[in-house]
Amino acid sequence: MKAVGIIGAGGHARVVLDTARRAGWMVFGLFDADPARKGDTLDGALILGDDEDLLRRGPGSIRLANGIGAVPAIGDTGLGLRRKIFSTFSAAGFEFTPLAHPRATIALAVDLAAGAQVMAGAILQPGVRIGENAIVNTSACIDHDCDIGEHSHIAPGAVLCGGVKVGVSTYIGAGAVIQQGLSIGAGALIPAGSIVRRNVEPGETFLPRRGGKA
Ligand code: JB2
Repeated sequence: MKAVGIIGAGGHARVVLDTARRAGWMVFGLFDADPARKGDTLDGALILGDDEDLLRRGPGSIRLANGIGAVPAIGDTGLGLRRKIFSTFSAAGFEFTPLAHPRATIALAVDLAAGAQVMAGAILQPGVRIGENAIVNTSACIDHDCDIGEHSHIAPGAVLCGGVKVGVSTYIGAGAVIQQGLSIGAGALIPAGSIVRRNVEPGETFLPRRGGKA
């Protein structure tokens, strides 16, 4: 049976844990920075230790899933820790598995890179690429030929119409709608509920212009 270890034991890790199990993985255990949680369980999976404990075990035959999500704030996508975890453990020789919930709808011509995560109810149409360590969260809709950059997070219920390019480490908030063919620059932050009708610059926090028009 395929075995996976999960980094983190918070909200995102809980979703990753369920997704991994439903996708047929045996969850070996979780690793969380909070020392008080060592020996606890999360939905029946044991918290085995912290990142140092995991690094000491070495990669062996275990794959990893990144259970760190993102808590964004104005001007900060909150994705830094998730990205750092991916880099640290990749450099130590660990492999992050792509994960997809069986109730996600994923077209045949879709490319999921290492550590890409697709949660329940998401829809990915043909020609989509999801970069390394990126999250397509619950019920997000990624239409044809979209490209999602490494380490980005597409939050629940966001809709990307066809041909949207999303740069690396970009946060698209819950329920946001991105019109077709647009580019969202690296490190940009699109707040929840935004309706985006223009390109967004790298590092920009998208705010609608006066009068409510994007
Ligand atoms: O360096 C670390 C580290 N830093 C914090 N290594 C490891 N292994 N664990 C770390 N943590 C742990 O991550 C904390 O001790 C805590 O248990 C967990 C973060 O949990 P939290 O629920 O605060 O955030 P999250 O990243 O799991 O979820 C966020 O992102 C999701 C996408 C939340 O915003 C969720 O609501 C959201 N759905």
